[in-house]
Amino acid sequence: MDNKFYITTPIYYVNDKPHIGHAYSSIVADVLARWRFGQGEDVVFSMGVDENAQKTVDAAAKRGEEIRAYTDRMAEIWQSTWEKLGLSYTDFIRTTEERHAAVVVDFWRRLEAAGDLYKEKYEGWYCRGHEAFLNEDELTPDGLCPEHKTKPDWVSEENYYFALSKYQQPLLDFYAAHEDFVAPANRFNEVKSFVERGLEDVSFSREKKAWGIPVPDDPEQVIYVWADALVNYITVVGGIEGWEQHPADIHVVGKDILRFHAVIWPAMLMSAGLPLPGQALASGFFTIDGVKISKTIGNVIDPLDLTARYGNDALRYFLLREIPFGEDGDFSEAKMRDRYNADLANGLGNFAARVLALAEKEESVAELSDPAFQLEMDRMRQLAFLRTKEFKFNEALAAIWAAISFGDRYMNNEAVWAIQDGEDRRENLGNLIALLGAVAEVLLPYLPDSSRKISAAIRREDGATRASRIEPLFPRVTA
Ligand code: ME8
Repeated sequence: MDNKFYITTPIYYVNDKPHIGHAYSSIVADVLARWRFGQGEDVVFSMGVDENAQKTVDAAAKRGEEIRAYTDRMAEIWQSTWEKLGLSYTDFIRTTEERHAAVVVDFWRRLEAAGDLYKEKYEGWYCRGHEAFLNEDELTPDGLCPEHKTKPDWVSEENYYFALSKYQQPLLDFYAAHEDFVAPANRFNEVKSFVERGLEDVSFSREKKAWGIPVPDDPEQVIYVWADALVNYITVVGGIEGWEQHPADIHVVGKDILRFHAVIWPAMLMSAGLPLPGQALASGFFTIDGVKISKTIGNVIDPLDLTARYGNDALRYFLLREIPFGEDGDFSEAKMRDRYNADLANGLGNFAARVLALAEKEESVAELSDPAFQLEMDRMRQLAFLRTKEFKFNEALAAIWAAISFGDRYMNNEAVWAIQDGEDRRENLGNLIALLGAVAEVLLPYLPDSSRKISAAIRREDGATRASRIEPLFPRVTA
């Protein structure tokens, strides 16, 4: 085994700018990337944008912009949002890049060589919101897409088909042999029953479209956006050889696109004779104040508006602490503000400020000496590790916050600020500083900015531990 860890987020559509739902999946991937990096792994963390979609064409037209200029502008907005949120991605891919088109063509030829692509007349309802065909029985009684509330396009054309049905049994065998392939487990069960019900071949190209990657040797056809988008994961690692050496370990996705990642993508890889990814990790969906995130409703929240008020770490903390990973959840700024004030301003921020301010007054503090502290730190480290590994981010954070409460209680019980005896005070503060340092260390993947500030305030000098006070990490916020 090499020492590499390869994790991806979905590549998002550029028909609009990022909202908080996109930030959620991206932050989850970032926590895992930082966590594995902290274990000494060589991390590849890729993000990007999915540009070759019909909805890109529609969005540019609606705004009266030339399509390339539009996608350039949007790609920049997406990337700079991740930059401002401090995400530690190592590659940002745009599907309009030449490096990608070349890999998509290579990949297409492999499917062709396997005899898994054939041309046939197709008729069906294409939903531009889904960028997928919907079955008649999936539409509302008045013929609309139930999710996007729009009338799908009636498409009647010759398409290339991918022989997905051929992979029903190989997929089921693969699932049986890889019981962690989809997490959480309940989502895996949904995927398995979907495949058990039988698979239909999927249309893998569109006729006479001006936008997208042309089918090799058949310029009348453009490769279906999903058949192009999924291949981005191969492009990022330099093409087919790179993927063969180390396929993705984790694809972080939302539950809406799990089938593409857990059914179609593995089948495509099997057809191409390539190794399969380690895991598809599916997040739930969240609403805002109980309502689906939607531009029409006007409840779209820009993550940067929130971080301007609360900071990057606070957004990370809230999303990971509030919503058990995999479940659907609800976002509300009032809830975020409450948690911010309770757990961050009064919790971590206050604890760090008190301990560091008291310790600063000492020339140096003693070494960790209290076994109860040692036990608490061990418990916290172990639980944070296990829960992160299980993707139970809320429980990992709860375990860290239990250690903060332990420290707070100790301070209050011992009234550390009032201890007169110098040696006793140095000893108490030594235990508290050791605990705070350990909290900062396990928090690094979760709250990187705060973790670094705390760690930087605790120094080892001439064999002694010294501390200095810091600016408030989380100033209280009022409505
Ligand atoms: O599907 N709650 O892109 P997309 C939680 N281009 N997560 C949400 C969310 C919500 N309300 N809304 C969006 C695409 N997401 C394709 C992907 S990958 C090869 C191609 C997140 O812009 C979630 O991760 O529609 C979801 O899967 C993704 O955004 C969909 O982003």
